[in-house]
Amino acid sequence: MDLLSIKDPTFLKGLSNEQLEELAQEVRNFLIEKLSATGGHIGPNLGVVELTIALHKSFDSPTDKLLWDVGHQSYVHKILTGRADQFDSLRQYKGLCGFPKMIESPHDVWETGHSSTSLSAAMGMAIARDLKKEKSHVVPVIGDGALTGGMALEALNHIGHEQKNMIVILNDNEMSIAPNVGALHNVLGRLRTAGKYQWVKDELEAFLKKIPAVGGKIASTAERLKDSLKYLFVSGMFFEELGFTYLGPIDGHNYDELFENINYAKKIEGPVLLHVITKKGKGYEPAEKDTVGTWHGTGPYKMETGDFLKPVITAPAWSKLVSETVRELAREDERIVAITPAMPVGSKLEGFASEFPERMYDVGIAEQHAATVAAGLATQNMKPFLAIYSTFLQRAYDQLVHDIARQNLNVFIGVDRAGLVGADGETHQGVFDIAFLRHLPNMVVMMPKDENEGQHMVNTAVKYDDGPIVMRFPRGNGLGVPMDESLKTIPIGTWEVLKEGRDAAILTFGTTIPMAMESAMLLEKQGYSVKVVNARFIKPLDEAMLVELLGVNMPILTIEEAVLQGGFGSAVLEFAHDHGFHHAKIDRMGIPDHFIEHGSVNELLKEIGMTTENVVERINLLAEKKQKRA
Ligand SMILES: Cc1ncc(C[n+]2csc(CCOP(=O)(O)OP(=O)(O)O)c2C)c(N)n1
Repeated sequence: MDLLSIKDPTFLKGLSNEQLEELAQEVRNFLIEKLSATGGHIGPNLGVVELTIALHKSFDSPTDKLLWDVGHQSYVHKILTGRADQFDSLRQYKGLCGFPKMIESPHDVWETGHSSTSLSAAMGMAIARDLKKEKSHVVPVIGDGALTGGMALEALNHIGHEQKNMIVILNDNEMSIAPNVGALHNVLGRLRTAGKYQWVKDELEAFLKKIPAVGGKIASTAERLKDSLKYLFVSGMFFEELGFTYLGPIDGHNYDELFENINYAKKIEGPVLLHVITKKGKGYEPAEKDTVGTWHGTGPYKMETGDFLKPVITAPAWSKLVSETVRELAREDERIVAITPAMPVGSKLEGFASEFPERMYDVGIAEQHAATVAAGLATQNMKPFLAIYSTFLQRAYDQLVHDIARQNLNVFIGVDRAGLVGADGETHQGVFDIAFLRHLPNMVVMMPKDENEGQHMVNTAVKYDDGPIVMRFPRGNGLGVPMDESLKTIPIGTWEVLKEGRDAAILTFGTTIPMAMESAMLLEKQGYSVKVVNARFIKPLDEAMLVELLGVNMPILTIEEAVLQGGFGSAVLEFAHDHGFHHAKIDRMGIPDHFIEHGSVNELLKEIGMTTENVVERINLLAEKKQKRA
C-alpha cells in the first residue's frame, strides 16, 4: 500500500493479519530508506512496527490516548496518523519533529523527549476521564529503559494504589540506549524466562476448580495456594504486587499474540501491564545486530551496508576529550569514580569503564539518583565525576541544590551537550543550565573556548577541592587546536583577553568565541577597536576585569548560547548595578524567552539573531563610531 496516502489509522480496522504483515514490511522499508538520508532513531522504531500497528488497530486514537514514553519510537505512529509525506524533513529545520508534537497531529496527545513521563501523564488523563465521566482507554507505551526512571516507579506506585483503568504497554527490548541495567532489568529478565504468567494463572485456576469445595474454607485455602504457587511458577511477580494485572510476556512481532492480549486487557478492570518483548532494530541487519547502542539514534548511513556517512572530522569529540582526560587523571587519583545516568555511549565513557570497571557506575535513567550518589561519594572524600547532558541535568535540580551545593561537596559535573543541540530540538536544547546553576551558592560554572583549554579545565575541576564545580561543553567536536602535552590548572574566576580593543568589549565563552573574534575583525575594518574576552568562568565572574571595563565606561556586549533570563549577561548586568555602574552600556545576546525547535545549530542561531552580522550590527549600535584608523 502507498504509505503516503494514509490519512489516519482507521484503515487498519479492515485489514487481515496477512495484510498487516505486508504493511509492517512496507513501513520497515520506508523507515530504513528515509532515515538513511536524514538519520534518526532507527533502532527503536524498527522494534515497534507490529506493536504500533496493533495498538492503532485495537484502539480508537485520539479518543483512546496512546502515549509514547521518550517519544523517539513514535515514527511508525506518525506514519499511521498521516505524516509519511513529511519524512524527508525529519528532524530538520521547520520539518517533522523527531518526537510527538501536538501541533503536528491530534493523535499526539502527549509531548516528550525526556524519559519516564508517560505513566504519570497517563494517570492524569485517566483521572480526568473518570471525573468527566468519559469512556476511553489510556495506553502509555514505555520501554524497559524508561521504566528505570524514578518518575515511572513513582507512577506505578500511585496507579497501582488508585486502581485506575489503564493499559500500560511495557516494550521490553532489553536495551536502554546501551544495554539496560539494574535490579528491575533482572526482574524483567526473570519474567521473560518464566513463560506466560496469565497462562500459568489460568491453568492453576482450572486445577483448583477440580478440588471439591467445602464451603469458604477451601476457597480461601485455594486462594492462598494460588498465591504461593504463583511464586513457585513465576519469581518476582513485581507488577502484580504493585496492583497491576500482569499479562505476558508476549512476542511483540506476532499479531495473534498482540491482538489476543490487547483485547483481553481491554476487558480487565483496574490497571493492566502488558509485557511485550520486541527486538530493537528488527528487520535491518546492522541495527538488529547492534549490542552497544550505535543504532539507537544515528546520522545518515548507506542503506545497503549500514556504513555511517560521517563527515571526516579530525578534532576530538568533546565528550571523548572530557571522559578520556578524566580517565588519564584517574590513573593518579584513585578517588575518581565516574557516574552516568544511562548514557555511557553518548558520554564516551567506554574507555574509562574498561580500564576502571569498579569505578564506573551506569545507574540507569536516574538523573536524580546519579546526582545524589555523587554527593554521597563526595562525603567520603571520593572524587565523583558526574557525566550528564545539560538537558537531563534539569531532572536533578533539587539534588544539585539540596545535596550537592548546600553541603558544598566536591562533585565534578561534566555538563555535556550544553547549548543548542540541533536535530533533537526543543526537549533537548541545553540552554537552561547556566540559569539554574549560577544562582546556587558554592557552585563554580565554567566553559572552555577549545579542547586544549577543555583538558586543562577537566584537570582544574578534578584538582578543585572547595565544593561543586561544573564544566559545560557543547555537542560535537572541538576546533582542532594543538594540544598541550601536560595538564595545567586554570585559576578559578579568571577570564582571558583574546583580543585587545578600545571602543567596545565582547564578553563570551565556549562555542560563540569564534563568532566574536570574526565579528571583531570585521569591526576593525569599520573602524571599531573591539576587545574580545574569553569569559570562561560564568561563576564566579572575573570581577577585577569587569571593574576595569566598567570603570572606563567600555560598552559591553555579552554573548551566550543559553537563555538570556538568568544567564551570563544577567550576571554582568547585576554586577554592574550592584557595584554602582548605573550608566554602564551593556547589551546581551542570547536565547530569547521561548523554546527553540529542531534544525541545524546554524539555522537556529540565525533564527534567533546570533550571527556575525548580528554581532557587528549590535556593536555598531552600542559603540560610537570612532575615526577610521589608518
Ligand atoms: C530523562 C532522560 N534521560 C536520558 C534520556 C536519553 N535516552 C533517550 S532514549 C533512552 C533509552 C530508552 O530506553 P527504552 O525506554 O528501553 O526505549 P528503547 O529505545 O529501548 O525502545 C535514553 C537513556 C532521556 N531521553 N531522558
